[in-house]
Amino acid sequence: MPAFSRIPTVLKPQEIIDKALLKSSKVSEPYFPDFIKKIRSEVIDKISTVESVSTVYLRKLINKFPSLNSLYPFYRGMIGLMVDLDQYRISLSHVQWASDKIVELANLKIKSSKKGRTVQELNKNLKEFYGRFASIIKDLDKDLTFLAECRAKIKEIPDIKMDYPTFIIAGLPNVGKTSLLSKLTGSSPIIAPYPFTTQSLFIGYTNIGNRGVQIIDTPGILDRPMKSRNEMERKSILCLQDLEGILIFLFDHSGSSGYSSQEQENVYNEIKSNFKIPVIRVQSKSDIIQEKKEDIQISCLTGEGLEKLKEIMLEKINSDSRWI
Ligand SMILES: Nc1nc2c(ncn2[C@@H]2O[C@H](COP(=O)(O)OP(=O)(O)OP(=O)(O)O)[C@@H](O)[C@H]2O)c(=O)[nH]1
Ligand SMILES: [Mg+2]
Repeated sequence: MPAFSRIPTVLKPQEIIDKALLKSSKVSEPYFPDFIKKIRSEVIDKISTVESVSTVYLRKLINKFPSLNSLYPFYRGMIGLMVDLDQYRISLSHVQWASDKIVELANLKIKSSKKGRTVQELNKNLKEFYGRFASIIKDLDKDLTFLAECRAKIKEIPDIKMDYPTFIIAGLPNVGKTSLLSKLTGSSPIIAPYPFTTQSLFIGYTNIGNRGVQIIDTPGILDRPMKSRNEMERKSILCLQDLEGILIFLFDHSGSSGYSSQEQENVYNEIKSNFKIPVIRVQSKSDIIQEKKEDIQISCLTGEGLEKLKEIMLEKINSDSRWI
């Protein structure tokens, strides 16, 4: 499930008004011997129905849109790339203001309805309330339109578990990243589109030792020089370092991936200088190459080196104060 899949649909002002008025039109008091008491009671019920239907919805919006202050840096960074954060705060605060205003207005009109002595007086009160209520909601038009756009964008952010030690597999195309992910996690990965790139993250989970870990394969994302990226792509890729994970950079020195060792070294150096997170260098496809160029060699075909890699991953987790 995407990280922010629970943001409710953002209704248009008229839809909110219709929703509230429809509910209030169904209010009808049972038989009252005193006609004016019946009308008074109905008017008060209608006002509080409109108030509760609308404010419950508006507060739901406020609560379900992520609060920027309590977000993990990765999510805040991503959202910041997609939407104007100042406008985001302002629009949510307008929604809050409208909700408070409706409560205030309803209280006022309920109070005066309690004193209403004639049907005309009571109906006038109700009409005034409806009118003011509708104009408060209509004033939210721009904010609701903006929030609807935010919702559509925020929903694209991949769901990554922030409380798990995370390993990010990088390396040029064809070096064996996906093979390593499936060797380590066994199960089929969760595929999450990565904003601003045409690519997806492949996310898998497993236990190493007794630790639950998250492993992310990044095809097409961490596999070429950053300078070949456009601005937004670059920024969104740099958000990955906010996951505070550990990079596993795979080198295929066998030549079978179609990239020379030097080309791979260049991308490695570039990523290393852009990403302020630890990196483990790993040589892949050890079954087809005799030469040991890295300290750690693995083969996803024969399983060679995988246990050693896991031990190193576990050491990294255990020596990191965040995961103790
Ligand atoms: N001999 C051998 N072949 C391997 C090994 N690991 C992966 N391969 C092969 O190398 C090719 C690429 O492997 P993938 O795991 O798809 O590589 P990748 O890095 O995920 O590739 P992209 O997603 O395109 O970037 C496939 O044909 C694999 O079967 C290995 O350890 N030994
Ligand atoms: Mg792959």
